[in-house]
Amino acid sequence: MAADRTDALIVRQLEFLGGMASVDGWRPDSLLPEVAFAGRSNVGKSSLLNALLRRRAAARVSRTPGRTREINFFRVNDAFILVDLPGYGYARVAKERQAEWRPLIEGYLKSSPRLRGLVLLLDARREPSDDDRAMLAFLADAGLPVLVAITKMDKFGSAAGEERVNAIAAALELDREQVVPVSARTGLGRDELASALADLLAQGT
Ligand SMILES: Nc1nc2c(ncn2[C@@H]2O[C@H](COP(=O)(O)OP(=O)(O)OP(=O)(O)O)[C@@H](O)[C@H]2O)c(=O)[nH]1
Ligand SMILES: [Mg+2]
Repeated sequence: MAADRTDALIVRQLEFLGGMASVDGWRPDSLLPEVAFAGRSNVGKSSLLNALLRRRAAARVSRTPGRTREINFFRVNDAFILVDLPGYGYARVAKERQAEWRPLIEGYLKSSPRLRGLVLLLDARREPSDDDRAMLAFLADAGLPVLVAITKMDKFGSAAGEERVNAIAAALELDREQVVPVSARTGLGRDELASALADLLAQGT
């Protein structure tokens, strides 16, 4: 198929390496470059990972927000590692669990020399939260490249969707080019994100 020839991310081999549950806890002993997926709980991180990998359930998808509690590592083609971070800022989980994400995620971000960048996911239906802004500021501070994916675009028609994307980009003072509208449901943006990811992984090699 023609589409295959332009696919920047063809998964020939996929292995779930394990989960990191605490800053001092287990993490993969690997020299491969990593890209991590971050965003508030329920934004669609696990779903987007599955869409990228073209696997139905590589990363677990939750009906119950806040399901992904550990940092999950997936090795792809023995070439790089995709990292599914726990969601932050879900209001209905207990207060102490709400604050849990910060040390774990920040600890991971600070102690990952092979981390090439992040995909930050934002829900098309919501305004960016304080946590989203804090995450962007943290990444800018750390000098980590960030791709912003606007998720669940299937909830909008094309004109309304484009309006949402522009509004979110403006609210966060991002260039429109930094932002990729996606839908795990329809596959929108999958190939664009795959090739942006490939570019990110190719940097510094
Ligand atoms: N309509 C629509 N729903 C989506 C899309 N992506 C994810 N969802 C739904 O959103 C919910 C959360 O999806 P997940 O992929 O588990 O989100 P997550 O960010 O990994 O969630 P946590 O791991 O809990 O932080 C699920 O009910 C998904 O089916 C999408 O592109 N479109
Ligand atoms: Mg998840």
